[in-house]
Amino acid sequence: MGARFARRWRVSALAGVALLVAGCATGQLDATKPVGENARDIDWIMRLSGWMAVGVGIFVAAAVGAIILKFRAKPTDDPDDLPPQIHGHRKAEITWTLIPTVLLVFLTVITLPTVFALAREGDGRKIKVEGQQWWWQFTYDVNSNGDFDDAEDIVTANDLVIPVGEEINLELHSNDVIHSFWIPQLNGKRDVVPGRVHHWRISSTEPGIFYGECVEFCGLSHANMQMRAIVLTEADFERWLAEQQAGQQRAEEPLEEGSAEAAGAALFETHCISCHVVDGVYDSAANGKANLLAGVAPNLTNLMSRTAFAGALYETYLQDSDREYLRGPDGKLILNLAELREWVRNAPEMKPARADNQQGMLDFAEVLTDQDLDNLMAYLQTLGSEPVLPATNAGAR
Ligand code: HEC
Ligand SMILES: [Cu+2]
Repeated sequence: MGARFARRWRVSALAGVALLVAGCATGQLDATKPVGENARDIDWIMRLSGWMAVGVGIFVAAAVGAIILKFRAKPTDDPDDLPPQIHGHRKAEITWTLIPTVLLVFLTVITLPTVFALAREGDGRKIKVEGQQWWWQFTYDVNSNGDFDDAEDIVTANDLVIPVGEEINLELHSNDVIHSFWIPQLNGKRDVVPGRVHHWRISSTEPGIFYGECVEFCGLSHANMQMRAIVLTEADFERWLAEQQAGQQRAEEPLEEGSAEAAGAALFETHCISCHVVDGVYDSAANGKANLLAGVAPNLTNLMSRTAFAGALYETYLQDSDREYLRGPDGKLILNLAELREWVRNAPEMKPARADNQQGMLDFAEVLTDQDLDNLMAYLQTLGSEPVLPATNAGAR
């Protein structure tokens, strides 16, 4: 009985370990399949040092085995007779100091140039990245004049959309505490520190969606501070840029009077614009509708063009279990209306936050009626058009 129990316990422990390992392999973050130049540089060094460690491990295990065999007690030995006792052996000590020193110096010589090269500021396309509790904002310098404050500059969140094969220069800022930016398939980790600007280059050799997240503990919803790089072909990227600009213009067009969209816009104006910007409509300059807390909440101008919301914790559009997007009979992506609606109703329930401390969104459960929520959903759906998606979802493979 006892043996049977022990065996069963061992089997389930093994199964547990297997599950754990499988969990690592199927997770969204994958550091073992680099697709960008910088990520490959890191991967190469990681593999080299890994194999060196394997070599050292095998050598040490073999030496221990050989010594155990060679110097084991023999039946003819007198148990009271100790072998000669040695203290200090210059040759041996120099050898086992020298070998690790040579190995470590070798690794340093290989690694250091890469460490410096990775932190170098490039001269390609610039995107400003702002980390805050607990989501990422991305700003595109559309007219390439070096600042990110022009009306036409594109501000988005969660999805970092970039063209394939191009070196992208990220300017990393933090608006509150220390975060760390990591999209493992495109580059290593880079800390995001308040009061400082860190530069980080990413690139991808293939289109796809590559997942990332904050990797420096930054408070309550740190684990929910995710993001994704959407890597598009050059033509698709240009189309995305054009659609973002079209979205900015469309947001300014008047809504049909008496429609659900117009009713939603009125509610939005009452409850939402103290935090959320819609370019040209609800921003600090327009219509005297001042934004009390600009920058504390995602810019919603092109909300519908993002694949995810709330720090990429929720999908904007429905997918099947292989992460393939579902499409309706009209060929369009199907909005994840249930979760978006629930988010607007009671966001803190869907993502731990401290709205009282300007971290996250308010709870509107007691404020908005079902009808209000429906109208708000109608209005939100006017903000931007479908995301431009890569033909293959390479990152999710
Ligand atoms: C107190 C400020 C505040 C108010 C008021 C507010 N929000 Fe938010 N909202 C936020 C913050 C902060 C986030 C990001 C939360 C996160 O990802 O952790 C957010 C996220 C969102 C998102 C997801 C956007 C994205 O890209 O991730 C939507 C949609 C949204 N809010 C809609 C609304 C609507 C509709 C209202 C009005 C009924 C509203 N919000 C009122 C602060 C606010
Ligand atoms: Cu963080």
